[in-house]
Amino acid sequence: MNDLVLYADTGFVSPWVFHALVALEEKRLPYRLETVPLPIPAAQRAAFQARGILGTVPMLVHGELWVTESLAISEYLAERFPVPDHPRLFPADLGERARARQVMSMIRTSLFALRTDRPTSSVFGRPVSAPLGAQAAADAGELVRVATALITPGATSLFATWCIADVDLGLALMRLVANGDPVPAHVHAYATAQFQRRSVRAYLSRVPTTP
Ligand SMILES: N[C@@H](CCC(=O)N[C@@H](CS)C(=O)NCC(=O)O)C(=O)O
Repeated sequence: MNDLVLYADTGFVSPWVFHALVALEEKRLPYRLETVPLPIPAAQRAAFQARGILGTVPMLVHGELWVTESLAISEYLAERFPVPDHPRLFPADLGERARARQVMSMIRTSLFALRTDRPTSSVFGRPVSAPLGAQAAADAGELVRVATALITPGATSLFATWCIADVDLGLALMRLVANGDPVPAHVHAYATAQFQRRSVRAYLSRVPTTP
């Protein structure tokens, strides 16, 4: 009854599904994965809305709770399955936690042109060859500025201990790295380190191969 179910997109291109699946994997929680195509068919969307209010993925089901929004999902998992019995997702230090939330919020509310020109399909699948458009290049500049301000050279996490914001920032940076767009060496190393994590590899193993 209390089993965890994660609804994901069949193509595994949603960065928000990525976040939720990685959170479950980092917590080392058993879960069942269900997939729906994008756009979500009307009947499935209505079923989601009836139980989870919003008709989007990721959707986490835990007992009677159906909840969408990637950040709501990872915060729920952090609080429902807390340390020390379960691995940590968010920094213990309140200042670091605020900074982590700042980064995750920024990634969800900006960089729209970069997301268009460097979609996650170009990270998880085939890279694109077209150069960045002017607005996407500006987004890339801002992303690299933020990352450079936050990442200490040689570090593979924002803070002393890894947190869930690291994979969001890592995926945002991989939009550039995977497509050969210029990124400072230590930022490049930080991003690729995220993709070496067991949790991220678990996600990547689900991505359908492109013919
Ligand atoms: N802010 C949401 C975004 C969720 C979202 O936009 N999901 C998209 C897939 S990336 C979706 O379910 N779209 C429904 C559709 O295209 O029919 C989150 O963080 O989870």
